[in-house]
Amino acid sequence: MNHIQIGQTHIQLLQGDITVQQVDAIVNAANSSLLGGGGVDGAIHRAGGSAILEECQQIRNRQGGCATGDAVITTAGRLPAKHVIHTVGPVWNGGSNNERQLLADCYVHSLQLADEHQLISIAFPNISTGIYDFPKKEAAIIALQTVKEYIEQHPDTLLQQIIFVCYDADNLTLYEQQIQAMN
Ligand code: AR6
Repeated sequence: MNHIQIGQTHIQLLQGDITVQQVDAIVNAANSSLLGGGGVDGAIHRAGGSAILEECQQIRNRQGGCATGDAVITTAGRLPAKHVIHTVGPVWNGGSNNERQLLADCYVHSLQLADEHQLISIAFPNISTGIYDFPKKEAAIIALQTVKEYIEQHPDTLLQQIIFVCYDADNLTLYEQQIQAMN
């Protein structure tokens, strides 16, 4: 199963590269510096070009980066998406450092920014499950549950399409299992 509908909002799973998604915003698993890095962050900056980094630098000058769990929005440069929402996931450090709540905050703050900008569609990567080492199964449960709760609590959201773009097959399977359990 790779789809669930809550109100007017479709939550969808797919496997692939988030940089090619034609949506209003793709979400970047960034770091607090907002200056780029490896993983999906590197792929987004490479494909989107220097306009994204320039706006990230302006945000740094204004507010000194982005705290873990927070999110900021920029242009998407050359990408097919219109915006990039940069959020900073927690580094997994055993689970007793508020990692779960901070991961949920990433999803909520990204959705809030999308709603503030009246976006219709958004694509998320599997935040924190790469270099930041968050256990994949728990991250999938938190991601889907948090997004579902947000939509239920915001019946006036304009978001019609929320895509989870899983890069690796492991994550896709975990998301499929979780979405099945939610139906
Ligand atoms: N499209 C979709 N998902 C991808 C792509 C892609 N092109 N490339 C990788 N992933 P990671 P994190 C998946 O490491 O764990 C950076 O250096 C990947 O398989 O990108 O939040 C930042 O600057 C994994 O499932 O992000 C930070 O310093 C998921 O994206 C740090 O890494 C997240 O993996 C953030 O670490």
